[in-house]
Amino acid sequence: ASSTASAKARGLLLGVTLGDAMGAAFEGHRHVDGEQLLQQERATTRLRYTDDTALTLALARHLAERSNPAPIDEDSLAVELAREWQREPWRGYGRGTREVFERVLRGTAWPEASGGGFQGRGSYGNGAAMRVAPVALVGTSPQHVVELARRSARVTHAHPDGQLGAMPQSCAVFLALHSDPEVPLERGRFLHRLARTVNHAEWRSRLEEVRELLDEASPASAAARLGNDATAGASVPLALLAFLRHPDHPAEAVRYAIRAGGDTDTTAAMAAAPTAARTGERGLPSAWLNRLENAATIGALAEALAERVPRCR
Ligand code: R7I
Ligand code: MG
Ligand code: MG
Ligand code: MG
Repeated sequence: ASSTASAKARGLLLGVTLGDAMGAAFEGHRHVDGEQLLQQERATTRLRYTDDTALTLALARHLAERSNPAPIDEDSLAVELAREWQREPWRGYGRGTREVFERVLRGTAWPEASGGGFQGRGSYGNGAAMRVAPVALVGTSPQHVVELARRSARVTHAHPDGQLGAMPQSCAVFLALHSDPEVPLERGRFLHRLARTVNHAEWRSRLEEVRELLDEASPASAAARLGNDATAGASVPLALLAFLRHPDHPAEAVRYAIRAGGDTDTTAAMAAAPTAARTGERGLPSAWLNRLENAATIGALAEALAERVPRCR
């Protein structure tokens, strides 16, 4: 892989992990003030990641073991994700997803297992969006990436809204990965390309709301407007905003997402993915990286996937 692809792939995967691990201490807090966050940043304790990262890495391994043009095999992916949960069930998994995994491990095929929860409509939680970032490394176009996102999502999230959330998230990571960090990001154009690729009325208006908040919204007012809970529709827009507020500064994007409260591990992980895919690993604070569990393994997995990134600038 080129050194750029390698640095960007490492940034992407380590960024997700750091966002998740930094945000985990605040998941479910209504408000997070700057002082609390500073304390967490100054601590020297090990940074532990949660289910967001565990499943992102499982998806990344799945992709690394398969080649284009069909890098996702849903039957295997469902079992691999479920086994990851079984291996470390204490990482903080959502209830709906745990139930899907129980059914998969009992031998139920994924379409039935993922469609079984929430009164038979399936989950619209953000669990598919939170883990989707690595598909951006193997995708060859925005269209290809959102198709991979949908396929990776549906093994646990049968509800269309659960799958849809993964699409703008994956597309944002792809566009950021292929952006030149030396050239200022054109945020309006970026949102326009997302809207065009996802091509869905509800998401068009969510992305329009993000655009309206680009210049001044505080984290708290952004959370009030866009939502900050564990559903896909009310967390991906906030994460996108955090990225677009600080497209060249992963730590600031993570801070913005965390300050907004709510599902902080997940929004911070989703905000860090495109930001650090753009800047590459050097955009990540070394003080955070030094505290991160399994950083070497995660870096190695990123290197393996970097080989697959189609020509990076
Ligand atoms: O999507 P999922 O894996 O959740 C991911 C979240 C992240 O915050 C992780 O950090 C972890 O903590 O969990 O798990 P689900 O349980 O499928 O969905 C998450 C939440 O979305 C659920 O607990 C519900 O609150 C909500 N939700 C729904 N609520 C009502 N009706 C998802 N689908 C529905 C629904 O159909
Ligand atoms: Mg989590
Ligand atoms: Mg959790
Ligand atoms: Mg969460």
